[in-house]
Amino acid sequence: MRRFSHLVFCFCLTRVLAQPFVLPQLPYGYSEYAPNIDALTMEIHITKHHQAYVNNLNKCVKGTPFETYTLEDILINLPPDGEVLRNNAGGHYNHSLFWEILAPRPKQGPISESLNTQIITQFGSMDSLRKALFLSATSRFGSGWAWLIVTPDKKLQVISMANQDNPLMACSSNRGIPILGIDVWEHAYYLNYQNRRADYLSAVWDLLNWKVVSENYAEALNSPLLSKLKSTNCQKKSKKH
Ligand code: MN3
Repeated sequence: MRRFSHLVFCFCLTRVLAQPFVLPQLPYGYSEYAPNIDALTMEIHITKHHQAYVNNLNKCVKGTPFETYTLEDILINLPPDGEVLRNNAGGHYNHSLFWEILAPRPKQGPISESLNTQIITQFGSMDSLRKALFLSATSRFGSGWAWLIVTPDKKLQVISMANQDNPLMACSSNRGIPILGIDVWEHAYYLNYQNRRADYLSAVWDLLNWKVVSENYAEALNSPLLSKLKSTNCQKKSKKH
């Protein structure tokens, strides 16, 4: 009996260490983001696109040392030839952040004083930050993301990256912890906005829950990940990218 208990204990411990990644729950109902984002787009985006990243990520890490890594540690330690892992770990991380920072207007919370002050100090105004993000998002050719990040020297920076890449990855020329990300893949807006990416961006801006972005900011400033991002990125190590 004791041996059996021990086996059960070991099994449970392994499961805890190697739990599969799971699709996060959307904070609100699909239709609550309308008219900014229609219900069908929300539903397809999370249950088809995001779910596929989660499924492929789980397949990719199964039986590898990455099985027990946190998502952030996978992104920071991607192997140079890990294209599938990069796309799917990035896809899961990026979308999880995206769902978290969006809220229907009546349910949004206010920006913190510290984030607001930092935005004014660095960008001049919220409107200038919006313009910088929109420029970054509209000038991203093809699919990708526009980011507001906290850099290792604890400054804010607006950048954009292709595909499902993000600034935690060593391939990024601007590394940092994302506190706000906007998905500019066509699957995020095509049903309702077709080719009108700028209209979609305005609609997403109005859905931003600054209370959550502020919490992400406070968390990023104190995150041990920041010191890990100080190391040389792969662009300086290799001419391949
Ligand atoms: Mn997407």
